[in-house]
Amino acid sequence: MIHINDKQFPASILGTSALMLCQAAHAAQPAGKKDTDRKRPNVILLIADDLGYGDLECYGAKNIETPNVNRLAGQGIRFTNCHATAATSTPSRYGLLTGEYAWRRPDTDVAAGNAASIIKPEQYTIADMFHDAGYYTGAIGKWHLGLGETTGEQNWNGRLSHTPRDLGFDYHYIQAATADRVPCVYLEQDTVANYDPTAPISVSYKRNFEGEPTGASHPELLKLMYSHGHNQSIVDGISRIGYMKGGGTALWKDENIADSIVGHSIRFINEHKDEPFFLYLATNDVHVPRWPHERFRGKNSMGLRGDAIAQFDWTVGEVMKAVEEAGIADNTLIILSSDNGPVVDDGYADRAEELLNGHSPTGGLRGFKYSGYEGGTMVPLIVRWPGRVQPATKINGTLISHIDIFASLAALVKAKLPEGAAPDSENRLDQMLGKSKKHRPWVSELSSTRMICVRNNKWKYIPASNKMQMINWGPNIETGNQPVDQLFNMIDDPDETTNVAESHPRVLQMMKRIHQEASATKATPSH
Ligand code: NG6
Ligand code: CA
Repeated sequence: MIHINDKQFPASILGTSALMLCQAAHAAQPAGKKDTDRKRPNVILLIADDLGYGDLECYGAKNIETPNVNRLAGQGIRFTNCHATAATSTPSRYGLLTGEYAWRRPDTDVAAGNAASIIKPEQYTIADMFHDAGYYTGAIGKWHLGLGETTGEQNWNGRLSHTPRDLGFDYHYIQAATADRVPCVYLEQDTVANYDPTAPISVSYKRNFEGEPTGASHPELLKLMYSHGHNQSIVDGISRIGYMKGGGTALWKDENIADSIVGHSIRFINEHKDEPFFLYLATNDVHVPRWPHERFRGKNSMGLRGDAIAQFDWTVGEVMKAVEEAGIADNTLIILSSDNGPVVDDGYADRAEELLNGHSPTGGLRGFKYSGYEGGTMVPLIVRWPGRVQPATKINGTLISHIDIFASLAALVKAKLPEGAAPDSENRLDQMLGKSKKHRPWVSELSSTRMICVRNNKWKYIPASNKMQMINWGPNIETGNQPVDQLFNMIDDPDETTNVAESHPRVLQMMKRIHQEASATKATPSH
């Protein structure tokens, strides 16, 4: 159970009615309550996709300007040691939204576009927490946590069950999975947005629909060639993972995805500016296929991946502008981060690798997305809350994990969590708001081969494994696996170049104990 630090938030910023109501988690909200709590901060959790630790100008990016993120950081806190809980999207987002490490569940790997909802409706999510605290809650953008009750049995032509609405989100406008997976349509409030009755939708991850071209059979139809995988159904001139048929006018155009996500986010902000709101804004950028709008093209030397970063930066600017124009900037906490580390060639021939021109997406760290090395999970984290956090602050080195965002925000809104909720999340609001530089005792990082790696402020430990050492299905990336225990001194050797396990047996024992604790603490909650 979370301990709420009353000293942090004077009762004056929380109406007394809010305090009383928050104590009854899951209780129905009395009519009119939301309007009485205007002072409670709105929270926008803005999560980029595959944006690396080194991909933003304020984190040392080369060849690319990110002026809007610079402005956000200039008005807020920039952290240099924040870790996603996993090196791919689905498990990372699972941890973020549930406060439970994904490795506790076997079914939390990268989800297909027709996967059933991974989070069960009876689980308590960060959106439930905000909702029960009287917030209006929304999820806009990439979802990738499954939809519907049963894999492959969703009715894309009717109403879906087991959607974000069953997980505490009052509103959603989402892509089912990622832009490289079918179905290539948005879902809004349980149905396909802009549904086209003349083009019923069928989806399969097993076989193609008769007569439908694929990237493999009709490469001449592609405007962006695949480099590995991604050779199945063609939508908008790009072949994807999985097969789909139909969609008609509901199909997205890749160049408009950011506009669509931003447009819905601005509308959400404007519609809910007079009540406390929580917005989980998950961009499609900079995940593959990278096909940003023309207006972001060619302004940097890195090609499509650079353009996608520019488009992400624009998104951040539009969101800042929206809260400023709505007059709620001072009362809106914006948290910017990424779901996992970066990757250059992730399956499309977008020349991302050859056009890096000296830019290092990971900021020089070892490994990339998928990896147990730091490049897989070290992510940018910027927190802006005008008047409440010190502007232009760099918090150097304080160890922070996404897993604690849930409980910290619960503390922020004084929500009392039900027993068993967010079992791995701890309240570190003071760290998030720059009031404490205390390290998290350890963070755990799940690689794409499901290896749990742990690190504390000084040491990183990766247990010995005989699993593959390089990803063997496409990108040229170290998994982090080695047949021997690996121990790195993260202060002297942040790039994990020298394994000191043999020369530091006592430290190794200590990290093994931490690993045991990190991968076995707390009973799995009863869901
Ligand atoms: C991989 C895809 C990759 C990306 C990733 C998930 C292939 C060959 N590669 O399987 O392109 O979609 O899954 O990325 O299919 S994530 O950021 O959503 O986790
Ligand atoms: Ca991702």
